[in-house]
Amino acid sequence: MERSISPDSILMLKTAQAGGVTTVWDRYEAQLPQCGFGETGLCCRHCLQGPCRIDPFGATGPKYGICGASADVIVARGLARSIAGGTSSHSAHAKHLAHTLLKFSRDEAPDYGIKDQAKFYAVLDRVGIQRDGKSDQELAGDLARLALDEFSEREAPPVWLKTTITPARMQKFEQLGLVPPGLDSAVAEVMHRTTNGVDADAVNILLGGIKCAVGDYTGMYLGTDLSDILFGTPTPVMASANLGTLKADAVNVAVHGHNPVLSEVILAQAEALRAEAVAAGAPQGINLVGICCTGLEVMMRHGIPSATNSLSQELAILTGALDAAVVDYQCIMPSLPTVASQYHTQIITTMPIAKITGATHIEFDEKQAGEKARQILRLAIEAFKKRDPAKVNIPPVTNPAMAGMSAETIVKVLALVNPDDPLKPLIDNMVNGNILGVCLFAGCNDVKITQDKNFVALVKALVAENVLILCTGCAAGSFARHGLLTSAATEKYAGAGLKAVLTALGQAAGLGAPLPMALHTGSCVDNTRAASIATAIANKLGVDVSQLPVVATAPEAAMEKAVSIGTWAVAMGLPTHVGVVPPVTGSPLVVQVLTQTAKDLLGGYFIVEPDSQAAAAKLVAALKERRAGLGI
Ligand code: BF8
Ligand code: SF4
Repeated sequence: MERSISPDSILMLKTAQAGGVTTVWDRYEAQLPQCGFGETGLCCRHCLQGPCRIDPFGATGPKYGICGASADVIVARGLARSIAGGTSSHSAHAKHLAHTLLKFSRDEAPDYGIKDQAKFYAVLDRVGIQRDGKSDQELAGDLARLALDEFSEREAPPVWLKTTITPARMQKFEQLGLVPPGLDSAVAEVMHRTTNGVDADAVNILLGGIKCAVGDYTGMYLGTDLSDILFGTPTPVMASANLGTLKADAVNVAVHGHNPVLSEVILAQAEALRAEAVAAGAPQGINLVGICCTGLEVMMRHGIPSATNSLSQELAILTGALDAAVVDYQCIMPSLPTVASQYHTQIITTMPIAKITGATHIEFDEKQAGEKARQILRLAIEAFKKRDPAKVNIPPVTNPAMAGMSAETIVKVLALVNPDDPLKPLIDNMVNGNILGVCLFAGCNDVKITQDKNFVALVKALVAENVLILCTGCAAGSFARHGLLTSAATEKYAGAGLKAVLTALGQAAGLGAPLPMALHTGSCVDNTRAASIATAIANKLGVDVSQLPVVATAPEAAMEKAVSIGTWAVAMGLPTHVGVVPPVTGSPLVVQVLTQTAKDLLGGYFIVEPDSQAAAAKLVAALKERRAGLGI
């Protein structure tokens, strides 16, 4: 199978092959054929009597696990646990930010502060914290405590849920018992009900999984709010992408993982240590680049280049020019130190819960953030001195990419067209058909799919049909790598109606060119930015999100986080496409609930379609169905 369509990845894969370096693609091939029980979700290891597996063909093999669990129960339990895994990841990220904010309020985090006071006040007002007579630092403490309270069991619904969705959606969640009592307790409840001998009704288990995913949405919304308050709400910024953003004459440091708490401080210190890097022989100083969502966080706030994303993270080391990769957590391959051992690259872990054997660990701590960042950067400078020029092989591939299209920015751009009623231009263009609908591209690259192939084919097919594209996480990374976050891409690929709208908005924004073909809305945790726009439109029209021509897709989904996001997208009422067949096919009942019954219950439902052209047709049909429902 072709491994990637990304030119820089293709070049580095040749380097890997020539040097005998094993990458994720080799390890995938070594796993083939993958286990059919696992692939269909029919394997259970939830107790020590297992593993149990069900005969997927229903022929002569077992139909039940040792405890009596059916195929439906085993598949539903596996899916619910994946959702809990994703939810715990996003929630932990959000909780980390809440702790940082709390430390700031207690004078224990000197490198942090309130970067965006307008957003801070807007969030305080939304969540119901009175501002009168209190300093920002005191208010930060109030907000952090309210945020931390969201994680435990409480009687009232989570504040970040009830204040950010439509009243109709909240009512539906209450009716269906889908309001999580707290974010951590949502995860704990899934772990409880999916252990041996608890929930043995597949549909009930799936509802439990959906409830947890609603908690995932809540934690993500909270995470984005706190990031914006601490580090600034993104505004449009021109950046660049691909492995060609590494520089031969600079100390190259990649920030990798998910949380901006560390990378923001590294960025602040990189300039301060420039002279040391120059003295070490790097005339361009320290060149900070991003990998995965930490990279996207600093890209959208500061224009830091996105070198690559999750699936191709090892390839950054193969350039021979990466001096250090500083990682926090999530989507970081345990293989990094192994690959780095053939180069001079320092892999630096920073979080107590995310160490990797073979990496250097420098434990991060907000109290001494600046000092820790300098320590990390000095390690990178030391590594640079050991760089082997003969091994430097940076692919000459870069693309410009516009980032920073937060919900606030999108509304501001629309306000340039209609200051009194910013959403009106968007709604009018949806009604008149210039915009058929909106599609949120999210999720990962998956080694089972030629890297970027689904992303690029699907987005081109949808923009040709005048679908407005928002993108996050590795979807945004993929589009950046292929030059699709640009005005030129709009000119080349967008249908006439969409092009006219993006051109008018680009002109109003003073770009002198259309807005990019896809709007980079942030990192993975920022998918709620797109949800907030959909909610604002729905509230303005007095309808629910489930009636709007809005869909979502994760054409190359890989991680549990993508599963939990996809599930809350369905819970919010969105037709949600997945381009990778998830491990649920062992239960026709589970498949039916996810792809059909969910539509009756929630309005949203999953569309599983590996073929991009067929997926585009199904998403366009879903948008047209929604339009017909609204009479437009
Ligand atoms: O959180 S899109 S591979 S990097 S899980 Fe990971 Fe998937 Fe990328 Fe960011 Ni999101
Ligand atoms: Fe087997 Fe049931 Fe134990 Fe799962 S919980 S491993 S199906 S006995």
